[in-house]
Amino acid sequence: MEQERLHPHATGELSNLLYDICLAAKIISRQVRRAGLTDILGAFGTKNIQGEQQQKLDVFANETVRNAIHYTGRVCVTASEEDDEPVPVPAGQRAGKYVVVFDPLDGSSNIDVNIPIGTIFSIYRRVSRNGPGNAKDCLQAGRHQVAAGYVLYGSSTMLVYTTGKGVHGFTLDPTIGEFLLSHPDIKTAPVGGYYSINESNFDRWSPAVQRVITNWKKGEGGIKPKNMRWVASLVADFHRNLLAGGVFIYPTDSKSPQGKLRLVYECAPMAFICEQAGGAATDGHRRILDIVPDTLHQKTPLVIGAKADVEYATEIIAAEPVTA
Ligand code: FDP
Repeated sequence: MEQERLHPHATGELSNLLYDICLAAKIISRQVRRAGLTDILGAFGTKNIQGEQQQKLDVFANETVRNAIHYTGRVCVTASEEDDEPVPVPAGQRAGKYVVVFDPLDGSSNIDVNIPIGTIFSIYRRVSRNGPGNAKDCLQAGRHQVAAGYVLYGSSTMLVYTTGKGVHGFTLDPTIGEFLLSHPDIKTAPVGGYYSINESNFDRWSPAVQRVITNWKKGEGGIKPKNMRWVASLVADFHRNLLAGGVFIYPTDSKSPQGKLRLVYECAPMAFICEQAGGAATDGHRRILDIVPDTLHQKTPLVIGAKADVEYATEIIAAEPVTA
């Protein structure tokens, strides 16, 4: 509400859309908290377009987010990691001015073992004129985001979001079922004490990435040695670095020549949040928010977190000669 007051022409529609997403987050949170007790763990029995096994909770979270926002008249199309194509609002529903892209449950491989997972979302204004939205609405450069956020199902459930006026964190109070402002105006450290990377891929990285990580580990040229943390849920690792100070990297490697993470519904929203908190995000060459996606599920390498660390890594990676 405070943010809305900063925009004199706001109609309240964006706030209401954020409330719709909060409702989905509360429903998912309730299900995640009881997951070991109900029949919601394990594989759903289908694969998504990326060939990944869909978990029952992935499918539940996907339907929950979509159902919370498709029938409100506020959005015209949604797109998600779990859907092959963008999903326009159903025929007969009023199509609104917003577009929501999301990863309903990030960190799927952690679901069954009770390790933090998250939901990532990003909101754009539609570029199509009217009626149900389309793929073009979902394929905008990240710098055009109106809002972005994530929900972390950790030791408590937190919502962290930005509308381009700083980053704010809310903790779900389960006794009253509301997200309460607990972390106003989050700023991240300019230099991190931590790095997060799947170091088992070391031998598959380029020499430049190997050099960056070795230098961070050992300390080099005035850099203090960094400690390492790897939860293997982007939301959890990013959140930790945001609050404690650190940098997350998922580079290209010989097994994943385009990187592993998805630009539209994973990297772009996190990049918007990170920049708003004073950090930076690149693909090792370009600012993530400047990349115009060609396809919904396109992958990108990602370097994100403390500004000085992202700049350091980007300088070394970008200077590396391109090998065939
Ligand atoms: P997951 O495959 O479990 O869904 O989004 C992909 C992601 O998780 C990120 O959340 C996480 O940071 C990364 O992949 C984990 O990659 P590794 O399997 O290489 O550890």
